[in-house]
Amino acid sequence: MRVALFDYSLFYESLGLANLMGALKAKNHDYKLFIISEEKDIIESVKQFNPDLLSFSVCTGIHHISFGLARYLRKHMRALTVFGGPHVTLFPEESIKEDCVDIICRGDGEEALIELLDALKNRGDYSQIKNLWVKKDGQIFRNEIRPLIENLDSLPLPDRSQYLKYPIVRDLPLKRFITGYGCPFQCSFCYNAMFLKEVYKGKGNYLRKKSVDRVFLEIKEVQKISTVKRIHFHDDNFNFYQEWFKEFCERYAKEIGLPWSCTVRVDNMLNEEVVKMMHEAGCVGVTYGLETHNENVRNKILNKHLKNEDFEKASKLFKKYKIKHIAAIMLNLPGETIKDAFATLHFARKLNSDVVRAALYNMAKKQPIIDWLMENNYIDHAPEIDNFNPTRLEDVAIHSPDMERMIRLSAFFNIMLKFPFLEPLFRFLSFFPIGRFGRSRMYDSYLEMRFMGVPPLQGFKYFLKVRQGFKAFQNLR
Ligand code: B12
Ligand code: SF4
Repeated sequence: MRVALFDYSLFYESLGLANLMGALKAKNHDYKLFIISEEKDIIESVKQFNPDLLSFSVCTGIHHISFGLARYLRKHMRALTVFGGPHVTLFPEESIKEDCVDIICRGDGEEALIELLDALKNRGDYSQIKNLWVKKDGQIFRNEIRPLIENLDSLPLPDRSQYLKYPIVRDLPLKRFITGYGCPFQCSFCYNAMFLKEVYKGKGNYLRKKSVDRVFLEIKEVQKISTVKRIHFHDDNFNFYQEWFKEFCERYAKEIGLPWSCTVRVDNMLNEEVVKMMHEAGCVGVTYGLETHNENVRNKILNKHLKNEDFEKASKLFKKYKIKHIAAIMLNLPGETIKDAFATLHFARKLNSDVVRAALYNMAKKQPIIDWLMENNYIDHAPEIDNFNPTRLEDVAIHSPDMERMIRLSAFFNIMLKFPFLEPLFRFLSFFPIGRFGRSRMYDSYLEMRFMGVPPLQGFKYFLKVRQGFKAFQNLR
């Protein structure tokens, strides 16, 4: 069978699609990845490939772009469409009702996709495959989710070659990997709480980890076909499994030996022994969710269970062991004002954060916090998912007197972090509408690229590519 897969730009390879391509390769299916921003005439290219299946990976926030793309393609060809990824997993009813959607896949896609292709190849019935919801003959078949794939090592190796054939990705020193899924915490704004609470209930262990051997094998496979000088691990909570983490650190320097970074929760890290071990293994950076300076909001409303003291202790250790750190923060949280935005900035500065990722909190349906927001009269309903678009903050942010100023300030958080003397200027400017410059976040991208070990010129070229990708998105709408 011939499967077309779609991504929008070369900004980050989709590891989900790479996993699926690995599964397709293992079963000798013919597949091709189309990157919209790189195609001169997408319709012509896809027509030439003549696929049986058009496949899309969807996150909430870009779902309308994916559906728009599918609709556009379907005007010119007749092939079944299948959508997977977190958005359709969380919002199956909203997704299946879209006219351009024939099938959705909830949860792990590797086995379900292969079963679907087998059924299509044998002209069999594909309406009963677990994980799939199928729209067929005027009916919707809502199949249950199968038990989660427990042994991640049993999956075929991801195939990233169709991304890595592009020089801009192949030669980028940074490559990203994921060593496991899930997080046991229940922060009230996070998708983990939603997955844990309802979607995967009774389906096995949501927290899954590849073996260290498998992780190293994946890295070595990518090294064979591309430049790898720096690694970032995308796991939500990289250091959660202490035993695994210890084995990883002990072996990494010897077997891989490249600088790396990851995402952590600072409470697992308080121990000096652990941070020292990370340093000795080559860790040069971590990212973590600080969210806000306000402990009450962070712990009582966001359910994060981290004290300011935890961040202070961890940041001292990061400094001692020369590990750079990025603090992710949310502005305009319930009850917060511009004063809190500045207090969070000052706290990040006190922590010696190298970069901050500042964004306004986005409400989305099914976040556990939504009930609290309604009970406490912050909102009377969550934004409808069909129209949910994180770029339209007036729809997805909590309306507050300081919201507009916080939107403007968020674009300048890193500049204020690095150059405190400019703070009064931006405080003043935040009263006035800012134009394109404020939104481009060029300085933020520069800092992130430096953090990830990408040289400035290469980073700039990559930045331009990403922008080109975003433009390609917009043209599809
Ligand atoms: C790396 C990453 C990114 C990267 C790469 C994006 C990508 N598509 O991989 C970047 C920085 C670009 C990114 C951007 C965004 N991201 Co992001 N990202 C992640 C992160 C950290 C890891 C994703 C990953 O690699 N997972 C591993 C792979 C193997 O799993 P998977 O993608 O879920 O794929 C499996 C299944 O879902 C399924 N599947 C997936 N696609 C398909 C398609 C088909 C046809 C089938 C059959 C099955 C299938 O099979 C796969 C294999 O089992 C996750 C958090 C996390 N730890 O998961 C957030 C996450 C996926 N991102 C999220 C969001 C919201 C976004 C943005 C919309 C943010 C924004 N406002 O711009 C954008 C969307 C951009 C895009 N093109 O998709 C949310 C999604 C939540 C949701 N409700 O959809 C997550 C879960 C984080 C969060 N905090 O909530 N992201
Ligand atoms: S610790 Fe991070 S990944 Fe885990 S539930 Fe909280 S926000 Fe989500």
